[in-house]
Amino acid sequence: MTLLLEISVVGERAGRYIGALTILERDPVLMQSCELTVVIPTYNERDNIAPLIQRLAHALKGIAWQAVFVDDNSPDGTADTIKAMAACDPRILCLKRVGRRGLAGAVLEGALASAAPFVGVIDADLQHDETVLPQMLASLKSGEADLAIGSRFLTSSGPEKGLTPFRKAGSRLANILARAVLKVEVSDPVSGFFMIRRGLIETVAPDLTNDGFKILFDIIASQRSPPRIREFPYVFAERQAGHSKMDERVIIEYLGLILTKLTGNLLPTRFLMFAMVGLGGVAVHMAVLYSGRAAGLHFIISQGVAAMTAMTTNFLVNNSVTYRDRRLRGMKLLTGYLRFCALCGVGLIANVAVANLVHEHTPLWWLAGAAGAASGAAWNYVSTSVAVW
Ligand SMILES: Nc1nc2c(ncn2[C@@H]2O[C@H](COP(=O)(O)OP(=O)(O)O)[C@@H](O)[C@H]2O)c(=O)[nH]1
Ligand SMILES: [Mg+2]
Repeated sequence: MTLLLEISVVGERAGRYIGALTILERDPVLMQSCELTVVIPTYNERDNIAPLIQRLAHALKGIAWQAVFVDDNSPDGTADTIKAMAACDPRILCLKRVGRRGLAGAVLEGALASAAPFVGVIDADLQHDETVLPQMLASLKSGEADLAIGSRFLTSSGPEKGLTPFRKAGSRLANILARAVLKVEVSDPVSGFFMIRRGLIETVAPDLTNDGFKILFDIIASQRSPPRIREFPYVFAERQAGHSKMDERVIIEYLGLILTKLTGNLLPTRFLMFAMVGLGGVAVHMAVLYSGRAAGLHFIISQGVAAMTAMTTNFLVNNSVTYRDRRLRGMKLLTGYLRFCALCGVGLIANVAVANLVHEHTPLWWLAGAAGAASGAAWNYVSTSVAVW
C-alpha cells in the first residue's frame, strides 16, 4: 500500500530534534504503479486530443496507464488543449518542447520520461486502433514478445483508407528497404504504432537518431540481439482532423537512416543527407554549365555561374531539408549563406590539395579525385554544421 507521509520538526531537546510523522492521505492513484506509458507525439493535432484521450481511457480500462504527449510547440495550441485536460486528469502529461521539431526525437523523449515497464507509441490523429493496445500489453507481460507492432499490412484490405496511392507505394517501398536491412522478419517495420519493454529503448537510446519519422525501424536495427516480435493486424483509418506532416524531407531522411544502418552507424544520417544534397548540387552544376555552353558563354564564365548556382541551391536545400529543425531565416539566412560560401571555398581548396597529394602516390586518377571529393565533403559538413547551422 502507498501512503503519502509528511515528516516535520516539532521541537528540540538537548541539541536533538523531535519529529512528527503525519499520514497525509492514502492516495488511490499513488497506490497503483503505472504499468504502461502511452507516448503520443503531436504537432498541430488540437482537435484530435479530446477524442483520443476518451478512446484511450475506454480501451485501457483496468490497466494502470498514463499518456505522455510530446508536443513541439504546435502553432495551433495543441499543448494548451492537452494541459487543460491534464489539469483534471493525473494520467495525462504534456512534454512541451520549444525550438525543436522531429517525430523520432519526440517519441524518444516521451519514452525516456516513462518509469513504467512498458511503453506504447500511438499517433494522435486516430489513424491507429487503440483497442489493440491491451492485446499488445498482454503479449509483452506474458513474456511471449519484447516488442509488439501494429501492422497495417496484415489485414486483407491493407492501408486502403488511410493512405493515398502515392503514399501507399512509398510505404511499401520503405518497408522493402527496411526489411532488407533488418535481420528480423516484420511486415511493417516502419509502423508508428507499437509497444515495447522500456529497457529495450533505454539501452539503445544513445544510438538512435533524433531526426526522422521511422523510430521503430531504428530501434529494431539498433538492438544488439534480435528482439522477439509479435505483430498485430489493425485497420489503418483515415486521419480525423488536421494534416499529415510527412513530406519530401522525411523521404530523404529515411534514405539517410537506411544508409546509416547499412554503414553500421559509421556515418550519421545528417551527413548522408548533406552528401545526397551535394550530389544533387553536382546535377545542378552540370545542367547550368551545359546551358551556359549552349547559350554561347565562355567556359570559365559558365563554370563560375554553375558553381555559384550549385552552391546557392545546396545552401537553400540544406537549410530547408537537412537542417530544417535549425532553419535560418531573415538576416541569419544571409549571414549563414555568406559563411557557407566561404567555408565551401576552403572545402574546395582541401579537395584539390588532397586529390593532388593522393595523385602523387598513385596513378589511379579516379581514386585521387574521389579522395579529394570525400575530404572536401567532410570538411564542408563538419565546418558548416558548427559555423552555419
Ligand atoms: N512532436 C512532434 N510530433 C510530430 C511531428 N511530426 C509529426 N508528428 C506527430 O506524429 C504523428 C504522425 O504524423 P502524421 O503527420 O500523421 O504522419 P503520417 O501518419 O505518416 O501521415 C502525429 O501524431 C503527428 O502529430 C514533429 O515534428 N514533432
Ligand atoms: Mg497520420
